[in-house]
Amino acid sequence: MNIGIVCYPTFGGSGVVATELGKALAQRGHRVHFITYSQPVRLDFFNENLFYHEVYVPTYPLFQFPPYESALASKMVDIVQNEHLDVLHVHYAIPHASAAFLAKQILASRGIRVPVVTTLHGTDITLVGKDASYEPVVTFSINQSDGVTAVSADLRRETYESFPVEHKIEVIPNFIDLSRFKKQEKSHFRTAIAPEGEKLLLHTSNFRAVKRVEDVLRIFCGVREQLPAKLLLIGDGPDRSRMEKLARELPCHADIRFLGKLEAVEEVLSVSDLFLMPSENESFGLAALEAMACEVPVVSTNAGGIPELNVHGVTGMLSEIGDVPDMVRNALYVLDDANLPRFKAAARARAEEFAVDKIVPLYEAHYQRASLLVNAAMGNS
Ligand code: GMT
Repeated sequence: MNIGIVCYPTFGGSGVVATELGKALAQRGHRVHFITYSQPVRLDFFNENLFYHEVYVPTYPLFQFPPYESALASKMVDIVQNEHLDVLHVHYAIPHASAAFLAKQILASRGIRVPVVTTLHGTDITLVGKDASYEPVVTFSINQSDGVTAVSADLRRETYESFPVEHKIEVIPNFIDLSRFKKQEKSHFRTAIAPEGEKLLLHTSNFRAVKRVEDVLRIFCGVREQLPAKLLLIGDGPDRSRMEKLARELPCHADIRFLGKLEAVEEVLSVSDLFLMPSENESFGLAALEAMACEVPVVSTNAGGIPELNVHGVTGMLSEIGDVPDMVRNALYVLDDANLPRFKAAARARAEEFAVDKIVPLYEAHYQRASLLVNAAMGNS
């Protein structure tokens, strides 16, 4: 198939999933066209089936807000028409699903039909999309899509609960490339970070309020009171400088290091003992899946779709949102040498259930169904 993928090209989970999906589809013989405002961060290699089309947004003194959605819809029209796309797959509803609807209408006026598949990723439903400023457009464009997927059953439930959506939504979870995300031999790195054999705790995120990074710091301090340990934080975002300031005020500050954005996160995961995800909400928790694939168990909240991934008492432990003392107890339990090996093995085994080869065919089948739907509608018109 000729597939168009529209996403945010940044480090965010939806962009990562979209890019990894495109790469996997290209390896399976499809021609994949990325349509974004800059090169997706994980699209860093050459493949004859992969193409990138930049959305250029011209500015003009009149525009306080340059009309990105119009530029995106115009680019979609151009690429669908000239690259003969069979399907347009948009990731994150705002503004991609509504831009796709507009593109579809323009293309239809030219006699071209293309199915639009929308994947809901999380905050497009649970946070931003609910805002009255966006809700009518989100609802409409989901209902106008030819196929809709959500990354967890919980996100699907929340979509039906929060929006008057009539569309059938298929759950297709996040997936993982197990050949990249696996435990690697990096003992020199571990020795450098934790020379006395300290336990290594890790958090990766985009440092937004929803990630509750303050809880990460407080959980770590609770653990550090009981055993020698180090905390590494990877990523960047709006809360980072406030968290660095807070960390300096905590008694465990000497054992905390902020590493910023890092491409090869799997190398740090390979030497870590425990991943902390105390999120307020998490539709799936891709970062936790990456950790588990590298044999790192997860202490997390039970928010959103996390329990569909992290199995309490098996691959890690779950707590209520904000219950830092419980997460400290859970972390100490998982890190106990009597428990850690079985948690590590179970984390990897669970991650294997989300292998790219198991999940990507679900998207291929979804595209086929959306195409049949559009072709049937054409036959009836
Ligand atoms: O985590 C973020 O805030 C980024 C966000 C995104 O859409 O870019 O991630 C969401 O999508 C990921 C991929 O489907 C999920 O694994 C994350 O759980 C989800 N984040 C939230 O729901 C907060």
